[in-house]
Amino acid sequence: MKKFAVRSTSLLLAAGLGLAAAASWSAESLQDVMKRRNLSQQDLLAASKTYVPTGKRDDFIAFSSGGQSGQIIVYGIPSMRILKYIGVFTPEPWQGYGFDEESKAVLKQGRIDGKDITWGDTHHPAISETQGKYDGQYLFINDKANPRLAVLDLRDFETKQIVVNPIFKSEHGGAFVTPNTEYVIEAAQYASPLENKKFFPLEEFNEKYRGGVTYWKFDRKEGRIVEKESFSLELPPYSQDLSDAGKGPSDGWSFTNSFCSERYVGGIEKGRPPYEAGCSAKDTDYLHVINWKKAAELVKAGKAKKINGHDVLMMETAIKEGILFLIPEPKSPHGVDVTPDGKMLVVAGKLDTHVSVYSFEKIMAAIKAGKFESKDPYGIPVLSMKDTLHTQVQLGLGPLHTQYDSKPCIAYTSLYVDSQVAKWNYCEGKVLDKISVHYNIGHLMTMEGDSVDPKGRYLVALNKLSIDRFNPVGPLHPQNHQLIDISNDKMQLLYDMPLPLGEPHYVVAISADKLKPGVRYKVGTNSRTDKPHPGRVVAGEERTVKKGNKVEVFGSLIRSHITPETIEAEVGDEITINLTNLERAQDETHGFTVSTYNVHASVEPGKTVQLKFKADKEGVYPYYCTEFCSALHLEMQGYLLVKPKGWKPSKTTTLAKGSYTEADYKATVKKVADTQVIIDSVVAYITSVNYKDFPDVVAMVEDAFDQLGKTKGLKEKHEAFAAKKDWENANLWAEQIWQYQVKTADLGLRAKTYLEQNGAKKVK
Ligand code: CUK
Ligand code: CUA
Repeated sequence: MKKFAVRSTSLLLAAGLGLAAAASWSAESLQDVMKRRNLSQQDLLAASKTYVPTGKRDDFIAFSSGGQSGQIIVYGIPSMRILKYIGVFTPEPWQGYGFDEESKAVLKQGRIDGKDITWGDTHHPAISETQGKYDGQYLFINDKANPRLAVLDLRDFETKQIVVNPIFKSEHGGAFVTPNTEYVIEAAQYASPLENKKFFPLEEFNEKYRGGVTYWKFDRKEGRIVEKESFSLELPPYSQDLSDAGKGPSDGWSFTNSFCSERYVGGIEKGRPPYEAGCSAKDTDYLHVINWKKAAELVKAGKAKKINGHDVLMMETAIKEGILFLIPEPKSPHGVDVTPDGKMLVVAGKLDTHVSVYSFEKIMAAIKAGKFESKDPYGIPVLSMKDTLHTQVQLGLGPLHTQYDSKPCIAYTSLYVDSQVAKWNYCEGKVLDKISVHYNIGHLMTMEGDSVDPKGRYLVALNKLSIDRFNPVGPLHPQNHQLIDISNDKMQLLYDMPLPLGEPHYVVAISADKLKPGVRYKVGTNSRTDKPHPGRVVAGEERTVKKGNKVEVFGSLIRSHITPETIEAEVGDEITINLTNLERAQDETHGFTVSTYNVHASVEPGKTVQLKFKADKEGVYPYYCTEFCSALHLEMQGYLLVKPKGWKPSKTTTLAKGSYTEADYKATVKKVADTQVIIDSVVAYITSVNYKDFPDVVAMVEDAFDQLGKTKGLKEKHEAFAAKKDWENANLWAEQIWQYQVKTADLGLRAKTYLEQNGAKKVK
């Protein structure tokens, strides 16, 4: 190795070439560690099934509801490493979500009755599907408390849209997608009057309160829900619960179950028995069977009624057109889960020990034959359980949710009261295995296990209580997601992961290779609209425009500089700061904030963001980059100077001077020459191989030459100052060349390492 005169540069080079100290192996043997840490063979086996060595990646990516945090949690399976929290209904400072104008506009779409709602009770995430298979393009999630639905784009894992349900006051049975993501299904939970701001007393519950299901139309090309083409079905006030879309033979139909079909309205204050008693008095509730394809046609044909400006197909029409049916289901059911082949649906009754397997073929046959056992109080035809059941299987106490295996006929159902997962065969109606979980499991999830093509291998149990599983952190405990190996006949518990961000209800996991997120935006993109940002700039076009009391900055961020370095304003001015990250290198995000003005942005490569605030207090406010982006990150700084009205400098001020000598200048010039030698050698290597075949490297090389290009004219400048013996200016301008060189070298070395690790080939 050649020795370099410039210490910091050679350190940089050493790091870039991966010349870390030789790995020193622990002197302990595996046996020693097992003994010292009191681990069993079983523990070691579990560890080896979940451990993902450094640099290696997970096979599946899970998107978990963030529960009351109103966010999404992303983690890897089998490592259970948390990769990201994504702001959805709730501001999230790291991503600037709710602190820059673009994301504020998204959160604003979620306003209800003109008011901000800055939290959400998220329950069910859903990945977009093509022909019933996860396609990895979009993610949807519902907010139960404030009936809303969000759309996330999996190209950048950002929330793009929030829609507010126009007729519900709460919502639970969403998000569930139809097999080609034509619609996103969302069912009401607690019945209410459908018209906004209408009051009816509980005595008129049966007549004036309603439930329903909304079918949100999704435009895949735009990646957005089209509110105008979405519609709902009016349903009885039966506390609709979970939904699922039919697939294969049952495509075109959807299923929504319910609890409290007793329509009990409580009133313990008036001496009536409480809700829990009244809502579970009957032995059965109702499964709603809906022909959504036909419903969509009826809406198109103008058969819907406008409520709050939204198309609602009324029950009367749905009954007349033969698209709505009910089937009794035992008892206070929770999940309804269509099998991968679309032929059966599994319903679990919370207060029953059975799961009921309904046959879609039998349901259709009974409908065709007009064989109904009764009508409900609203005139909806009720099919009999006997005519539609395939089988019932006794699983245990408190069955809730079901998911499927890659192996045919194999299902897994959560048993809330028993704190167990049951593995069973729904074709033959046989229990195969049970495993205890810790504790009180809600949903469970297998890999792509609610699609037509489940991947098997792992199951995650979403346990509501963790009790004694983790180190205590006060009365509020984390949730416990337990990873279970389902690749063999017997299930094996592998790992406990505490989830510390709300109570996730559901999670979906997709094969990691189906996700292809980008690493940078096209320069000047508004990431929330995917369109060019009006505030974008290219290098050299940065400017500040002052018009009246409005100051608008068109600035840029690139290692290690914020342009502009100062923003001058008068107290009371409206400040708008547009910032474009000009980097192309992967992971070179800059953050930006201005002291005490409650603004923050995360500006990933290529992104443009806008921050807006009123400079309502005079003073001096530093702004800076909030991501440790480079060795000179701390120097990514500037000042917002808010002057009193009419302020004039009282006397000529001069900036403080440093004391630099000719020797300082000469040392800097030598440093610059030495560094250029390194850059030249790296460039020689890169151009000697087929680097153009690696798009990430091409981006880094472009960035590197951008940086180097900025040194143009600086040599002449420092030499001119040196000729005048102005050592301060001579030295600082020479130093500026070195700044650009360091960034060039950093990028060049990263490119070199990448090429070496990814098998670049020599070109002649
Ligand atoms: S729900 Cu919470 S355990 Cu919202 Cu799907 Cu079942
Ligand atoms: Cu940019 Cu720190």
